Amino acid sequence: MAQFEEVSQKSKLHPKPEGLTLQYGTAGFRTHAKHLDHIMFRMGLLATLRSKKTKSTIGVMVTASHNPEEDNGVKLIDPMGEMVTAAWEGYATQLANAEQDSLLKELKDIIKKEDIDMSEPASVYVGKDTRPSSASLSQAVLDGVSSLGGKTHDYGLVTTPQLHYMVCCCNTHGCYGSPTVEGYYQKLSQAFLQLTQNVRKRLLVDGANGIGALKMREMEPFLRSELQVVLSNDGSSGKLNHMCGADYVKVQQKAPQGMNMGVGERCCSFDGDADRIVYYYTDSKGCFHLLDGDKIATLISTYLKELLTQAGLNLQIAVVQTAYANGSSTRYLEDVMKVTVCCTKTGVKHLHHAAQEYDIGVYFEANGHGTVLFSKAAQKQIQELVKDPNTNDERKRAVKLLESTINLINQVSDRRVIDTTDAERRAVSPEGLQDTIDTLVKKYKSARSFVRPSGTEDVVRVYAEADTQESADSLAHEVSLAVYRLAGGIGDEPKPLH
Ligand code: 16G
Ligand code: MG
Repeated sequence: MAQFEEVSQKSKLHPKPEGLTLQYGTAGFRTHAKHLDHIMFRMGLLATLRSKKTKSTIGVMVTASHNPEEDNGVKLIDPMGEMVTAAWEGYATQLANAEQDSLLKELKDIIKKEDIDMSEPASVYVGKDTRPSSASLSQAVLDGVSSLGGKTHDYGLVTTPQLHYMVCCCNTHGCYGSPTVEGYYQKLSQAFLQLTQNVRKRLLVDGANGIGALKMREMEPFLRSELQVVLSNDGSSGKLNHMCGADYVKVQQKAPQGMNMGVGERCCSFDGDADRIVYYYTDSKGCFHLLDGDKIATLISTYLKELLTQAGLNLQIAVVQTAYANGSSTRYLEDVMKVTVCCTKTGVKHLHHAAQEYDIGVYFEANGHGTVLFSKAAQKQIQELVKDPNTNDERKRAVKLLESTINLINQVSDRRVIDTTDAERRAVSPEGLQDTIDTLVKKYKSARSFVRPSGTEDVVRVYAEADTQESADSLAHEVSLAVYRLAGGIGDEPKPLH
């Protein structure tokens, strides 16, 4: 068939290094950019098949998020702007690892399994971050799509949330908004201006030397000076994610380089593809305070709960967290706020899925990924109440704020020896590891600890919390030693943190 003939020819221009295997991880493929050309071409092919299968536009984002500048990666976006469904992650891995001469066989295998009608048209939206490697890698995606006869729209430099938004706008025929960057800025800025009327604000923004900086600049005029943005790490000199960005601030618990924070000033940091945000400030004693995903979720759910009460709406609100959520944030939400809290595995797709179960699902990872989902029914109730002539002024004010909140929030989302259970909070293998962790945790006050294999790097992550910094550090060290010994650690033994 001519269709496959072109794939066969073009794939030779994007050859797979023999023997190289990669997995579709927590959020797509991610590794050193030099290993990714064939992956990109093949993800172009897969996105085309997914588009034919779903009869919708599919998104492909080229980015490695908070990873170093030398890395790159790719993630697929499903029709409503959500992460690609789990079964297709498996196909992604299958296609990525096929040796050159069996690529067509694997492709046809997926077509057969999914019963794909190849005569359907296909449409794929492509976006990329600012990494030097992103230009040629996104070209490889475009080549993959066109070699299977799919149509492409190359959005060029966009943030991950922007591409999710475009895909959702396209497949809802404009109901979600207009599928352009201007449409995105207009929708978000209007809602923001509504919500924060007559309050002049100033915000220090760390752009992580990446796409977030660029897009913040573009958005500024839409905010009509209501928000004064002071941008640092705007990419004009520094390196992407180096000594800056959400991950740096969260891990180091300090301000990024290049930001001059005055006492009490509001500051925030994006990550490399601007789908993460953390806020922070310093108090008059010079003490640094981080408002991470746990705090953001608590603030948002408190705010929404107040509005629901004022609006007299009986909607169920829940917060979705991961094992990384600090124990005291969970206790506060459950005991003081009386909000339902549930825990899922790490990765936006897991949290997103769980949040869809509620009228209003607030989900945040401690690292700053997250959003709020309003069910269709909840949105309808809110919109009806805004229009209802019998709604009194106080209620109307609250429902209007809820309506603007919906518009402000971009609802689309957007290692293996250790096996875990209970939303990754307990290790089931290797044997003895969980018992050892349990024993270590008992030595400290208000302590929790767990380990899980990373889905984005070749490492095991160790989490520890306790009543003091010293205890948390010491517990983390003890647990990492246990992992090293019981899970076949390589290199030197883990050293104490201080
Ligand atoms: C990815 C995930 C993020 C998760 C992180 C964990 C998305 C969009 N991103 O960046 O949610 O927190 O992986 O990384 O889902 P790890 O598996 O290396 O700990
Ligand atoms: Mg990211």
